[in-house]
Amino acid sequence: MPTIPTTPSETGPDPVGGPGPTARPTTEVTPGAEPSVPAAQVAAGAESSVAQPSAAELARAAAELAGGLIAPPAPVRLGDVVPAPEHVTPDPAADFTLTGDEAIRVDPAGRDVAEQLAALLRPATGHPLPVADTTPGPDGLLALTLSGAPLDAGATGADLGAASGADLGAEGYRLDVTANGVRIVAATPAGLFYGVQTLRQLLPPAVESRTPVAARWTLPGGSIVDRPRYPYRGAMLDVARHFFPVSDVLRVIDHLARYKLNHLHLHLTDDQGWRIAVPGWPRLATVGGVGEVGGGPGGHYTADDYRRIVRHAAARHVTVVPEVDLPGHTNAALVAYPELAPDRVAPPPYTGTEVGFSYVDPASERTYDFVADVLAELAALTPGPWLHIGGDEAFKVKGAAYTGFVERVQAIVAATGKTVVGWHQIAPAAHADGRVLQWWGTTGDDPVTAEAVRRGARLIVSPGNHAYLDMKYAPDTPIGHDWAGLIDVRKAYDWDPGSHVADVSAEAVLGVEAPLWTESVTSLPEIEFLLFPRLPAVAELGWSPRSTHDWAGFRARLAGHGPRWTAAGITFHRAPDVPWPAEPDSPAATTPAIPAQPGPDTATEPV
Ligand code: TNX
Repeated sequence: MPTIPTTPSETGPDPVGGPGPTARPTTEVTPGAEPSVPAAQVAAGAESSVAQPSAAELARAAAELAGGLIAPPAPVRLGDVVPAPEHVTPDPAADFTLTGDEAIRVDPAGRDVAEQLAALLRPATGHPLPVADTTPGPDGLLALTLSGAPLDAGATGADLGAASGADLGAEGYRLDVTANGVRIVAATPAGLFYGVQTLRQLLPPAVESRTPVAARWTLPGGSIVDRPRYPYRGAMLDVARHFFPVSDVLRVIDHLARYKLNHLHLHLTDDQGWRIAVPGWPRLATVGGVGEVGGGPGGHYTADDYRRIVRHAAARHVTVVPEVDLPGHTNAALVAYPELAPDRVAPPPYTGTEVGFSYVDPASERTYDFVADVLAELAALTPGPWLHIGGDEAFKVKGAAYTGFVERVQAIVAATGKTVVGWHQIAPAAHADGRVLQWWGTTGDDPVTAEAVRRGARLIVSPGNHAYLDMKYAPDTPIGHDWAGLIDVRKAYDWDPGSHVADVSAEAVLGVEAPLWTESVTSLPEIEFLLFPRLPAVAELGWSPRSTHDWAGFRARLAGHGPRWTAAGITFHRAPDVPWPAEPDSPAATTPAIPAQPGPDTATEPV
């Protein structure tokens, strides 16, 4: 089968010429797999109203794909949760219906989560749901209990069973629905938060509405005991190829949290733009931040912008992982500071989509001053433990020059007190304490990465041909690439992070991440179109025990989320491999859920 290179720049000329093309990974795809909307047109940016698919076009495309797969709606069952919980014990005799008189009772340390639950439920239900400390009230209850704090079940006659946070770990929870109320028990606020995400999914989809809905708010009876498989469950957003405002990033964080993902990797710098202000190097943001793929304006985050992102994430138990891509992918930095370039000459700004041509001079001490200042600032702004140094596709820094550079940068990260993460290309460099490689290969056979793991590295697994959210779903879906293959929902779901990379022990796998590169992605609806429904698939691989893995069961559970996304104003792809239910009260029964307007302002949104 012929190999068809399908980078956006090969479907049309780059809007602004750049350095000569460099070979990109290609894959064998079915001949004739032409995009219905050429990626280069999509990449041409918001100014090109002809080229960019409108929300309506996306909607039509998705509607066509939905075809005849519309099935009647079904009531929510206790097991209809994504990601699949570890243990589900339904008790159909114990359904609980909110009356409107409930209070949310919570241990003081869990108060924030209780407020989030209230903020989630109030708009659609119209219930007042006051939040109060512990003792259950007489009229039914929603109780959030941190382990060790006893619930006075006798006050309501509730028999919620023995529930202890002790075995639930740092993120697990137990959720009990009885005829008398609902209780979530966890050892930590994070565990309570994940219990709340599950509770949210057990209510009818209309709970996602931000305006009152007349509905019977019934939760299916029984117990769920749930813990994650991996401590690292993430997604990446590339804000360098196209820049996205803080509000978009906040909304992406909300999407992660909904599916119990706990890391947001921000790809902050690349050839097309430098997106974070750095004290002492002001031109990185003011000059390097200007522009993006296709020639749009670009932009950058101030320290306050970044803090806002970090705060929003932390409130949703999401850790931000900032990436500064080094030594390659640095054209924007070189435009701002030519002293970092090997020839000390400023290159032109770059708005194309090739890779591998730029690099900071690994032989110059000034480069390491720059790296140290940048990483010190990110370390200061970032509460989480990780700093991601990129390291991919530095085709012009080879051999000892490359490994020597990576080893120095690893040491700089260590000096900030953070733990280094890098794309798996950094594998040949010496081990550094705790270091993590993010593996993005397309075949699981990678002896160099396996050897780095034997020397002590851990892995975040992001297979390009399963977890890359910028790959197209199908030849005829708009937006995205296909160099790593087409990724439909089943392909996103049907792999095992624990055994994917040959000769890597299951214990070395820290978790999974789904990267979204944005050469072809220009807006929030386009981000959401690529995230949904594949992000929940990857989230399930990160959270759920392998024993629950079952495509038939997953697609059935996932189908029930379409109406939730519709109610929440989330754009999604009505993938033909998922049996979406009809949505009788919504035009989305025939046209998919792509809002004409962006969704609600995330900053004021609940969870
Ligand atoms: C490869 S994956 C890249 C990115 C591109 C992406 C497009 C990786 C570490 N590098 O620079 O954006 O392909 O799919």
